Amino acid sequence: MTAPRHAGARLVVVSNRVALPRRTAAGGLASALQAALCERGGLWFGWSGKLAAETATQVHRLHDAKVDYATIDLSHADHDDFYTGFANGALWPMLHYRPDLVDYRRSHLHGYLRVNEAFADRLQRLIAPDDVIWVHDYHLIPLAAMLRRRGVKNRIGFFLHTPLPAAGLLIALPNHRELLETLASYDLIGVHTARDLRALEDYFLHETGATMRRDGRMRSANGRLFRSAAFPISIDTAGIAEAARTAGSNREIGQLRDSLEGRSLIIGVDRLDYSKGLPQRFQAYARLLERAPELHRRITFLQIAPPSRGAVLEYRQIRRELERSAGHINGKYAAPDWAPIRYINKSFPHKLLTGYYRTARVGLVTPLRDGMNLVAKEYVASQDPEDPGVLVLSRFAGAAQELTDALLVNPADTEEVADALQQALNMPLAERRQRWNAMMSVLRENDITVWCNAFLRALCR
Ligand code: GDG
Repeated sequence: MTAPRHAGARLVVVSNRVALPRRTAAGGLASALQAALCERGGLWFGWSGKLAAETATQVHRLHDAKVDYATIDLSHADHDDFYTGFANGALWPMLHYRPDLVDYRRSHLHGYLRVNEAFADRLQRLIAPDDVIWVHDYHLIPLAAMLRRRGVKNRIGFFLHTPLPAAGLLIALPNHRELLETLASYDLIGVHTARDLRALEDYFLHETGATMRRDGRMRSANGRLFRSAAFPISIDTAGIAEAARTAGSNREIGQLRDSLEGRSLIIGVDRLDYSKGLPQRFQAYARLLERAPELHRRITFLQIAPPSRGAVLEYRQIRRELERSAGHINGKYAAPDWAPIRYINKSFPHKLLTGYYRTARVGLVTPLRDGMNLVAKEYVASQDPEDPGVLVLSRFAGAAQELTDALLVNPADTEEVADALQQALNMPLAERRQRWNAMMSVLRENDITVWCNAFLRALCR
């Protein structure tokens, strides 16, 4: 990473979960933040991942490779209200355009505010005057306002990893203004796409009485100046390409390849989440099998879906629904020596995933809504340049704004997704290469380092 202007300041990253060294199988974002912290020296603050009798009675400290880690435990009740209740039971569905799934309870909101206060309280004592603070995601929206009330004057930035729906939808969230207006306490609010940015500005201008200044900053109703901008998150493009290239020698990749017996592989990799459009995806695949009997025994669909947020009812329901759907598809179309769908509820080491992506002729990424979707980008970066696969991508993933050479689909349109699958499976090599080259140059230009530095540069401007 080349150090931008703010390189002198210590970086303090705050997120609900902290990727402790040698503990978590770090995803793309976690390793990027870790790299940014390692380069500058810094502090990562957040929840320890542990539950205790009481919230935040002590801060656990750890030091590794120029990075300090400071984490706090949460009580069962606080975790239930804050994480399961408000963050994932109300905010997540609302931010993913699903007001029908919002389970709003005032007690959950209070728990959410309580945990944010506990974060602010513990964090404030760890901050030095020149630190630059970067807060991540919807769990921690009011954190800056709480820090400001405690006298913290540092630069504080916020990045929202989810989409942001239009104001007309956001106002359906009870107490939306009390919560969302606190975003004005940040110096910079980052979102993934121009559409999210329009929604943010529109909300502030039309629902809170903020005004837009000529220099592009907004002035909140109570006079605070702040900026907002789009920073499309990305991946470690070169690192993933290299991992995928060398993954071929892994035993597991060889086993997958052998098991295909020459069939074309379609792959999906998603956290088991209703925003990812999995039931609709299964339906589109079933439609393809129904209308293209010539493809039977010539294709296999591998869906990897590690379970998440099992404490939330909708996540348990979707898991059951997908088990039924996968069983139904296999029951209807399988032959003694061929199963059209392989559906797996577990996670794999990331390097192995890159090898699976590279083995697949089609990457099927069809969320109903997604802030960005890193799987789409990882699929592209993992391909063999000589014989790349085709990405079928939802128009409603932030990634569709950049990866315009994917086959873009509406995930709710069963026929359109089935058409795209058929087109992808039949696409000539020259067209596959041309589309892949175009997408790959986007990913080379905007990788995770560029994203990280662009945000921090804007925050310190
Ligand atoms: C949120 C936003 C936004 C998946 N299965 C395994 C595994 N993964 C990794 C993928 C990828 C990451 O998890 C998933 O990232 P996505 O972006 O696809 O989706 P969310 O988890 O919903 O992420 C999203 C993102 O934040 C970043 O801002 O793009 O819109 O919803 O890196 O590879 N990793 C391993 N094993 C698995 O089985 N190791």
